[in-house]
Amino acid sequence: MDILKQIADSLQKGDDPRVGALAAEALEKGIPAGDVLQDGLIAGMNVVGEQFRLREIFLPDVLLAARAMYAGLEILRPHLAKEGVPLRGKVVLGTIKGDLHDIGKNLVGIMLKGAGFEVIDLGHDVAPEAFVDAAVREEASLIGMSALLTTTMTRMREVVDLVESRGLSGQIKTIVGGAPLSPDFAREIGADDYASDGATAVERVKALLGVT
Ligand code: B1M
Repeated sequence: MDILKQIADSLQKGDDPRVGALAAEALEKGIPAGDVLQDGLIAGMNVVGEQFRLREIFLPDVLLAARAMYAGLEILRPHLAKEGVPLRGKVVLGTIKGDLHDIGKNLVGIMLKGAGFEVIDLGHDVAPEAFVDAAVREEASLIGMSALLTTTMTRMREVVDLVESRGLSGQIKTIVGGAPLSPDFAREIGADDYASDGATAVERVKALLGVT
């Protein structure tokens, strides 16, 4: 079986040691880290998400899959984030209040770091005020927010409103992302931009901060 398919299958089984070992083997074979991520780890996680939605599997299975995803990401991390790139700006990143999903947010963080941005990762379940307080304290020029739940994505508007009410619009830009979001939603809440994945997030953040 194709090694990327084996990674996807092992992730679905929650076999974290095997996912880590296979990810390392794939890199040794010269498969680009981006392909291992997209066609191995994310492909496997997409199946897990669909099975969870159809109630074919349950929360503990998803947790095991998430652990396996992290085992793979740990191997890919140094390859995704190219070292030695000069810093291009400071970004505050987090998953919005009420939301514990952090795999996608972490991936976006890895990609941004790899592109030379300094990332202040606030983790998950981050209160709107905490995003803005951190951006001011750290003198960051951008706040990146992630949400995976339709029930939590609405709270992103509070961050955008806080940036505006504190007179920080223009000085601190906002970008949002996460599976249930869309460019229309980003516009609706007044965010400066939206990105569908880590690579696009890098492109959009560069454009927002005016760096090449
Ligand atoms: Co949850 N979960 N989950 N879950 N979970 C979803 C999101 C769900 C769609 C599953 C389903 O029903 N099919 C569903 C949400 C439904 C909805 O809102 N309409 C769901 C649910 C319901 C829940 C619970 C409520 C379940 C329960 O308790 N009954 C619960 C909520 C807990 C909470 O947050 N308060 C819950 C819990 C969990 C786990 C803890 C078990 C685990 C998370 C572990 C972790 O993150 N540490 C989990 C997982 C793993 C998932 C699925 C299966 C996978 C998410 C993931 O990591 N994908 C997910 C189904 C799915 O999405 N297929 C699901 C891989 C990741 C690389 O992709 O996160 O989309 P993603 O990130 C992408 C892009 O979205 C984008 O770039 C990333 C890289 O390409 N992106 C950004 C993300 N953030 C960005 C920010 C940006 C730019 C781009 O700019 C700043």
